[in-house]
Amino acid sequence: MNVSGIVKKHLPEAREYIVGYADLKDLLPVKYRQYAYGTVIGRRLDDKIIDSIETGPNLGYYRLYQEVNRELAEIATGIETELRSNGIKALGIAPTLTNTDRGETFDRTLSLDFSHKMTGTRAGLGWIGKSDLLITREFGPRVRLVSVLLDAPVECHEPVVKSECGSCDLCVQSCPAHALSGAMWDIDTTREMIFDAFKCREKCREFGEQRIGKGARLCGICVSVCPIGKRI
Ligand code: B12
Repeated sequence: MNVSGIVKKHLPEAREYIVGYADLKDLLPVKYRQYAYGTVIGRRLDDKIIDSIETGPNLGYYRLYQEVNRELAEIATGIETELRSNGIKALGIAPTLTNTDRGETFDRTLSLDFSHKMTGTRAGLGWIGKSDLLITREFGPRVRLVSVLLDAPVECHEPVVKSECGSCDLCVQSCPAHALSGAMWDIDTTREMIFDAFKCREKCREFGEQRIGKGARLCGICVSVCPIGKRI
C-alpha cells in the first residue's frame, strides 16, 4: 500500500477530514531535517458547537477540543506506526502542547518548533487568515490539525502563498483581546505582524477561568465568526 492509502485507512470517516501533502525541505528545524515531506490532516469541527461560541467558549467546546486532540493524536500514532512497519521513516507530531513542550522557552515565545499551519499552507489546504488561523477551502478555520513527517517522496500539493481574506475583517473586529492587527498574510509575513499571541493567551485564560474551570484556556471566537466554512 502506498503512503496515501495508509493515511486514508486511519481516518474513521473520510468526509470529516482533509488531507494534504507538503514538501518541507529546508523549512524544518535541524532535529526534523531527516524528514523532507509531511502529511497534514484537518479534522472538521462540529458546526453546532462552533456556532455556539460566537461570543466565547463553553463546556461543549472544551470537550470537543479534548476529544478531537485525543482522536488526532491516535491517528498520527497509527499512521506513524504503520508507515514504519512498511520501511518508511515517519514521525507524528502531536496536535497540541505536550508536557515536554512546556517550560521556559515556550512560555517566553508561545511558539513550538513545528507548525501544523505552515504544513497546511505548504500542502495547499488553505492560507493564513487575518485571524492567524489556517483557513481551509473546505471547512474554513473549523478544523484541528495534526501532521506526520515522512522521509519518503510523496506527490505534494501546490502550496498556497498568500491570503484570500480580501476585505473581510470580522475576526479582527470580533477578537475580545484586540490581538489581531488586520494585516494580510503572505509567506514573508511573521506571526507578530498579524497577531499578538500573548494578548490572545491572556483572554483564553480569563475565559477559561470564568466559563470552564479546570485550568482550561480557550477562546475560539475567531474560529466561529469566520464566514468561510460557516454553513448557516
Ligand atoms: C502555541 C499555540 C497557541 C498560542 C499561540 C498561537 C499562535 N497563533 O502562534 C495561543 C495559546 C495564543 C494559541 C491560541 C489558539 N490556538 Co493554538 N496553537 C499553538 C501551537 C501549539 C503552536 C503554534 C506555534 O508554534 N506558533 C508559532 C508560529 C511561528 O507558527 P504558526 O503561527 O503556527 O505559523 C506561522 C508560520 O508558520 C507562517 N507560515 C505559514 N505558512 C508558511 C509557509 C512558509 C514557507 C513560511 C516560511 C512561513 C509560513 O505563518 C504563520 C503566521 O503566524 C499550535 C500547534 C502546532 N504545533 O502548530 C496550536 C494551533 C495553532 N492552535 C490552534 C487553535 C485552534 C487555537 C485557538 C482557537 C485555541 C482555542 N481552541 O480556543 C486559539 C486561536 C489563536 C489564533 N487566532 O491564532 C490550531 C489552529 C487550527 C487552524 N485552523 O489554524 C493549532 C494548529 C492546533 C491544532 N492542532 O489544530 N495557540
